[in-house]
Amino acid sequence: MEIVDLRSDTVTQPTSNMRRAMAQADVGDDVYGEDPSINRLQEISAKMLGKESALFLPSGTMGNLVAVLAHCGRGDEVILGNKSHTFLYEAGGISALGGVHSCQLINQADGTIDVKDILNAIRPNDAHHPVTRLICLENTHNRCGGVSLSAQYTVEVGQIARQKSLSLHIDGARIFNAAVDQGVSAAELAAPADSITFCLSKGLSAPVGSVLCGSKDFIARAHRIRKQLGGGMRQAGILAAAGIVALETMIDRLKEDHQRARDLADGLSKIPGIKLDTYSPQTNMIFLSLDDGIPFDTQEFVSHLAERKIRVGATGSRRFRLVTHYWITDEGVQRTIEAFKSLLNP
Ligand code: TLP
Repeated sequence: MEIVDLRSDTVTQPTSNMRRAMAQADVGDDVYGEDPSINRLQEISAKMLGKESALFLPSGTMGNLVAVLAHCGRGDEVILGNKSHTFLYEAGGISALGGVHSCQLINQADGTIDVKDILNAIRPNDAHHPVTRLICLENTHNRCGGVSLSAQYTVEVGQIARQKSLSLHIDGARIFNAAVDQGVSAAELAAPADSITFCLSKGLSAPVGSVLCGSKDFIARAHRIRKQLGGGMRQAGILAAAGIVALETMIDRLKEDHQRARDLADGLSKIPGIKLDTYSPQTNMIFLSLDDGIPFDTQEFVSHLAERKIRVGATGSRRFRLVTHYWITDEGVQRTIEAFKSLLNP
């Protein structure tokens, strides 16, 4: 029996088309700017996100770090959500490596930060304060349940950034899930932002890599910072080739992942003892909790599911995340519902 791995869309394996493209990729030394596959991926990415230029990076974490360091100097402040990936799960890189101070504002359940909170958090020009330099949004918002932020909201935050001479960065690790969910282009969702990172290695199923997009000047600064961090790569066109296949063939099908997430949520919501989060699912993530009366603790429940060859992520006390992706089939969805049923209503 195959394992149904719902822990994350990062577990996706490269498709056979990707493996073929990787084997045949034209490559060169990217530190000399001579890798044709990376150059092509960067060109396609910039175009798709509506920006002048793009930079291939090994991970989304490095993409966000490079972006923050390219926007901010030491002691500057970035405004971000208290449930953002950059704040929660990037090992404090922006402060450890960049000396960038963070102002964490409450993420609403829909993944937004209240614009009034943003306005109130912008520092006055006073020597006591750090200088507010950057606002970061996340779309789709992972910890808020894979919810997608609308273009309209992003425009509103972009206007604040312009008025206050700040920059706006989007952690768009799953921006294509947001675009498919809303039936708009990723470029439209990215338009108000000065920079955006997106990931090839999540729902798009490429094995490695993220891309940071922005203006030519910004990407030139980001390029130097990537080098400082040791992220200058050589014949990484092998990876970029898979990324190109991801962008050309794996975006439209994300709607299938969203549909399977809805099917899964539908089945799970009928099982007594399970409570789905309010906005769950909007794209490819389901967040759910177990009622207090259920006699399993979090790890026990994960282990019982694992015995049935179902893997889910534990995200808190009696709280779980299930993520659909290319390798989750309708049969996997049904098996997961059955496994939850048999554990909770034996
Ligand atoms: N998210 C991972 C874990 O780190 C939690 C996951 O399984 O979802 N931004 C967002 C919104 C992300 O969800 C992630 C990865 C990243 C950035 C970082 O990407 P990588 O893993 O490539 O560094």
